[in-house]
Amino acid sequence: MKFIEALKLKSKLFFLFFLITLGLVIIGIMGRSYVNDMKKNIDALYFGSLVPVTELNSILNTYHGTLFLTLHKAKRGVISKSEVFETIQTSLDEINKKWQRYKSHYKTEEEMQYIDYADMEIQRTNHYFQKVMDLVYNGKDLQHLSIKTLEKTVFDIQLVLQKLLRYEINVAHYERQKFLYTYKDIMKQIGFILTFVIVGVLAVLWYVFESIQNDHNRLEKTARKLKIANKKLENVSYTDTLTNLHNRRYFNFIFDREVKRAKRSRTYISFMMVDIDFFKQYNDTYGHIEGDMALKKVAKVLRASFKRPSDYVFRLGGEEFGILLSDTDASNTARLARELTENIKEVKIPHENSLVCEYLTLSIGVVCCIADSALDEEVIISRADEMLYKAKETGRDRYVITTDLSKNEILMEECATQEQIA
Ligand code: GH3
Ligand code: MG
Ligand code: MG
Repeated sequence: MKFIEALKLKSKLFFLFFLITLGLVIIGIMGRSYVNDMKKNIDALYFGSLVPVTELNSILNTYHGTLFLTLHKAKRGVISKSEVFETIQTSLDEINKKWQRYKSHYKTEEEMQYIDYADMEIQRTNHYFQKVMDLVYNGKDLQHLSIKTLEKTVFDIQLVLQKLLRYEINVAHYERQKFLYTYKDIMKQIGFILTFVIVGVLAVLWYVFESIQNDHNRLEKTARKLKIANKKLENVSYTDTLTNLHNRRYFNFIFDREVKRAKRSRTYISFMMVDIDFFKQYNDTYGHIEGDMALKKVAKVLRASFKRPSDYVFRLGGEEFGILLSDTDASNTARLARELTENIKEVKIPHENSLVCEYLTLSIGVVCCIADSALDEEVIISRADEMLYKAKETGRDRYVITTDLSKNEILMEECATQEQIA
């Protein structure tokens, strides 16, 4: 059965189909052969025994009934000579016909010996009646017909035919017995073979079914694993390895999607471009490894500062981060930007060579607007970049926000000391 497991699903199904067809063909062939056997048996019983018995009975009745009574009546002069002639002729024709038919059935050699004897007796008896016919034909009176000779002739043939009849009845009994026995035997064999074929087919079916089921389970398991692996791969391809924040690739995908969504619902969309101040000096002062550690700490602060499910924090590259907010108006966006500049300083990452603070600080360029169909995604980014440049230019450690994408206007600039710059 190992070969079944090795088959492909299509081949397994074909094998299943082949097996069922084979089972049906075997049952069909067997059924046909058994029905033929039964037909032969019934034929043998009917034509070999029952029909001969009927024929012999009919001959016997013609001799004993019709001919015997007719001659009795003729002797008494009750019926006319022509009637007697006609009855004898018809009866003898009938007897001959039936006797020939009886002989034509299948007989054994042993039977044939007795039938030859019976044949002679019948010819002899018929000869007697033909003689009577001759008398009638020649106009002789039948009143002198010997009743004794008539009775003896009929009695003799009666004995011969009765013996034959008894024999045929015995054969019929025997044939019937044989038929019943064969019938029982055939039914037993059919039952046995059918059970064997059905059990065999079912066993293989079960095996094939199990094998298909196993294949299916394996396939499902593999599909599940593949799905998980794909998800992991997707996560990996969308995650920045150093900070575990979303990467630039994911930003491209999400930014486009969120802006489109905001355009459809005509709601606020806010974008912050965040850059670490004097990070080159940081690296120069503390080394690249410490620089990486600082990037991780900044990422942690960013994550903690934007917790809503609809807030997205990205590392866009180097020491630059992006923050995307939905449904947040300008005052709330400005508040969040200010809190971020404060949160980073609260972590107190020492930066002794910074020109603005003894700790690490951030500059943020912010854009907040209500999305409409005319909104150009690229403009949001370039305006945020401009605002970031403004924040750097005006002293760092601050955010600059605008709500106007076209007029190049700044809504407000705010430094870390909460001092608003006009
Ligand atoms: P500014 O205040 O104008 O932003 O000055 P800056 O020094 O921060 O900006 P600049 O663009 O001159 O330098 C950015 C530095 O960030 C340069 C590079 O060494 C550092 N940097 C970029 N990516 C990484 C990183 O993955 N790890 C580390 N440790 N440093 C990085
Ligand atoms: Mg930079
Ligand atoms: Mg920088």
